[in-house]
Amino acid sequence: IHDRLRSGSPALAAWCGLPEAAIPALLAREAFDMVVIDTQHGAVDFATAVRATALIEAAGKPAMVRIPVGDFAAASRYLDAGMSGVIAPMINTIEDARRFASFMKFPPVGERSWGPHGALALSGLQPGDYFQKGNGLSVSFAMVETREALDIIDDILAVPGIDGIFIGPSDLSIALSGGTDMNPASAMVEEALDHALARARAAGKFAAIYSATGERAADLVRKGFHMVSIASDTALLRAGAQMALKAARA
Ligand code: 3PY
Ligand code: MG
Repeated sequence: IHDRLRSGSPALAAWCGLPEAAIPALLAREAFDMVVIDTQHGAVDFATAVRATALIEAAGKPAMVRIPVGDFAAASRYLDAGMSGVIAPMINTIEDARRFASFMKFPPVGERSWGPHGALALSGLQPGDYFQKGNGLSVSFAMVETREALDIIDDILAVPGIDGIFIGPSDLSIALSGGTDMNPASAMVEEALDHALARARAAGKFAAIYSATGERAADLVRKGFHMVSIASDTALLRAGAQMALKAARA
């Protein structure tokens, strides 16, 4: 996944929150570069996410997960199951970033405990090899979506074991407007995300961002993000249904 993100060609991610492994499996067969399972706002439980992991990786795509706020132990469990990346929401202090990294990386970088049952099966690596290579086989994205995070973005990026930042433009818009607005494309958010992208690039780390539509994703790709998500399973399903109904009623 590190090589894919460094390839120079931006990665487009599917974003899944419906509690059914067949949905990410299906999207993994489309031309997405990776598939994210959202367990922060999505309705996906652990067993469903694990089933989805094998199906996504079987399509030759990296499986990624967004964990719930502060549930850093879940990051290790998803890596054990064979996920290739973890996105941690609301990383607002250096301590948050350090704790997240500690569950993502084996010593000496972090304190990830040994037990990669699914990762060994899916990678085909022997245990010793997986231990040696494991820290480089997965990416850790710290979400920047508050004023606090923006204020310490260089320090977050400098934490060993944090591979990049992932911007949450909706929460960022709520934070930057002082709780008065939810507009992920506001001028304030635009300025903040340009700044965050520049800081990540200066630190030699990855910059990723959530986007609600393909059109918005195209703008963000042009800006130089390494990875951009496009819509969500729910949004795609609804858009597809509306398109078909409109055509049928025309
Ligand atoms: C945000 O925009 O706040 C996100 O977390 C994206 O899902
Ligand atoms: Mg958010």
